[in-house]
Amino acid sequence: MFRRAGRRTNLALLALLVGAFGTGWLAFAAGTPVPATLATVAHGVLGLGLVVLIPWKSVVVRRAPAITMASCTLLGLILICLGAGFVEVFVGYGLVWGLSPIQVHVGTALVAVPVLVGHLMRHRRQGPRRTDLSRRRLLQTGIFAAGIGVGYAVLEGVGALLGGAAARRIATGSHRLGAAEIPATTWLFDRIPTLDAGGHRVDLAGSELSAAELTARSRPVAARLDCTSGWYAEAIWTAVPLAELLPTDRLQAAVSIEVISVTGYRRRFPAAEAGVLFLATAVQGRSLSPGTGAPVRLVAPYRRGFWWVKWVSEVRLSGRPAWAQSPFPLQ
Ligand SMILES: Nc1nc2c(c(=O)[nH]1)N[C@H]1C(S)=C(S)[C@@H](COP(=O)(O)O)O[C@H]1N2
Ligand SMILES: [Mo]
Repeated sequence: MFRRAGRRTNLALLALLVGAFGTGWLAFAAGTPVPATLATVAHGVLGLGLVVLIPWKSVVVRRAPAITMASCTLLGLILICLGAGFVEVFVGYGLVWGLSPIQVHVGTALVAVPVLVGHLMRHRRQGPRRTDLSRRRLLQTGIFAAGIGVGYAVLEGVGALLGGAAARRIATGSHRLGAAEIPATTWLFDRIPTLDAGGHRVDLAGSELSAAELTARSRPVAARLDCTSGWYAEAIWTAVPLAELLPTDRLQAAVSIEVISVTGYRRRFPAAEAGVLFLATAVQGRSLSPGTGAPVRLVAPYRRGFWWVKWVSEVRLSGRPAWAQSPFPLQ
């Protein structure tokens, strides 16, 4: 069976890698159950497809006349990436040397991209052929895909039976942490600023409010903070909706709302969401800690953690569409 390994194995691996990369980003973007399930299941199936092709690829590798250092690096990165993905699902969230399984997973995937591009340049002659689209080949591909799908379902079943971390993860794949365990998390390079909570003011489309004034207008808001590094936490935030803080007429005329941190970190939201975006000053009845956004942070239920701008200094109304920004923060 493995003797047929060759160009088509490589093509299938490439298609799976590209698909897994794309669905990985979709899974990061999804915050609500349906899109999150579609993205994470597709991502899992594609990842499992890569694992299943390992025996075929081993034959291809064994037949190769020479193996470069770059190819070994690529292989190593992809194997670590896959391994970390399985650890994330079946072991759960945790830190080893300050890194969570997802961070290893995404980090190795990103580093692998340029290495893969180099690999493809060296093996250009392996491109697709017309016959790859013959009915027979498509049928074979379909059977392979269905087999992987069944394999995925079986793995999910095993996970559910074992009842461990895999069974308890939510649609986005995240694992539960208690409200008291919320770790201070940054997206990439942001630093916790030192702020004077008493003197801090938030500029709300031109008018300023102190944290104490915000607290006075707040109420308890239950929301789930779901970080893309593999954990989520349900908590009660002391928060006030942006719709009650921004001038109604100007809010109605605006297209988007930009929420800006003292650090420069920022996210843009559709103006129509002003009723479901909140400024919070406390969580579980206690003032925010410096690491988790004190004195004022955004609470954005149904959106992944990277939207929950911490250390908010300004909320700005804008005529630009909400999508006019990098899909993920760059800092
Ligand atoms: N200013 C700023 N806000 C930020 C971030 C950041 O890096 N800078 N990280 C975001 C990410 S990725 C998450 S998951 C949450 C984490 O909030 P926490 O520190 O309370 O866990 O904050 C978000 N808000
Ligand atoms: Mo995050």
